[in-house]
Amino acid sequence: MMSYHAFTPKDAAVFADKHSDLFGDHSQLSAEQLDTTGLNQVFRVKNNRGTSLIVKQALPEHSGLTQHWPVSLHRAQIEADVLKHHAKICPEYLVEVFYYDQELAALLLEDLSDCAVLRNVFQSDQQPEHIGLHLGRYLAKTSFYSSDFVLTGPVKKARQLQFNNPELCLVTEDLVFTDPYCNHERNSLSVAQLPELRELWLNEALQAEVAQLKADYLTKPQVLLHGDLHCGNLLISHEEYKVIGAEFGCYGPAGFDTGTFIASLILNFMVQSAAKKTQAQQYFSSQINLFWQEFSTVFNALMQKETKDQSFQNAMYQQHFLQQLWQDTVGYVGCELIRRTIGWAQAEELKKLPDSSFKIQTQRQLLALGQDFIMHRRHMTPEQLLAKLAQQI
Ligand code: SR1
Repeated sequence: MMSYHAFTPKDAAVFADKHSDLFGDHSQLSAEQLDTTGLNQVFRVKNNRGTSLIVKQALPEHSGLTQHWPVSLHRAQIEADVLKHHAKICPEYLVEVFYYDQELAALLLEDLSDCAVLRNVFQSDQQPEHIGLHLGRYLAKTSFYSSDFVLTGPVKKARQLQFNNPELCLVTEDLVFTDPYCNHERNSLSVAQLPELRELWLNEALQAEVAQLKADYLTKPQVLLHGDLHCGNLLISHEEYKVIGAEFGCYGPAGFDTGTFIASLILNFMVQSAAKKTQAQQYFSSQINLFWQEFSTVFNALMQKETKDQSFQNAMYQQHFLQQLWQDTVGYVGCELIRRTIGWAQAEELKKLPDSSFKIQTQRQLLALGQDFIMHRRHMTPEQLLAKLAQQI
């Protein structure tokens, strides 16, 4: 067994060659390092016949993240396991993991070079038609088949242990639920830049609701979450919709992933210029609508037909579960909008906007929308959520 060392491109090529027979014998391999966030390094390894694979390796240090949180290489194991686990349920939506090496914290992955990152697709003004439908299907299936509806008590508890991810969950707990609601030095905006923050930090009623959503994230292990389902972790082409980047995976409330995904669509809508807003609102609203319709339809059908646990076959319980899931979704949409506006990990979509009155106005709107969703989640229907978006034009 080889001990951990950060790969050079040559190491990545050797690793890929050793653990895949895709390249065949006598291949001349080359490796290039792709853009890196600094938390991981990613290489594309190719042979001279056009076959390529991706090597992703977790790095021990990250200039920002590891200064604040102790994050071990175990996250690579979580990522490999979540991707493989979700792929057992719906392989069509997951990047394929060919091999995982625990010692080297390295994954050998399918190369999706025909696909583009969804966030970049939106930024180049393309509007893929079926994104809501496919993500709704992906989350409905992975949520249902990792839940108590189908797993026996002992199997579910074993899965919870397998996906115990305390280090990266702490990052989420701090960044999503704690920092944005106080004058934390990690936040990316200050009162001087956005005076509304003072009200947010003094709003006890709002903070009580956020505390409830945080408590649910900590204590409601309903389903195996992806844990970070924003448009930067989705790759798409004309035919494919692929989920990547699952190191924040854990057991948690099903509404966390659905909420994170809807929030990411809303952020991509909100950064559209005034000239494009009306058309963008129609597009993003229809995708959010499609997403929730598909999610709830598929999840409902699975609850009715595939539930193994006798207690959970009760139709009234199932309807209550789905209603609660929607309310949680709206709450997590609100938390994600707020933290991606003012928190440490500000949305890439916002970072790209030049400093201007439009940017400030967008940040204000996102902050207000986020609070509205958190406070009114118990009574907000999908139609009302979409009506709030129409009011942002
Ligand atoms: C690098 S960790 C900071 C944030 O980015 C990821 O997308 C996660 O959401 C995390 O909160």
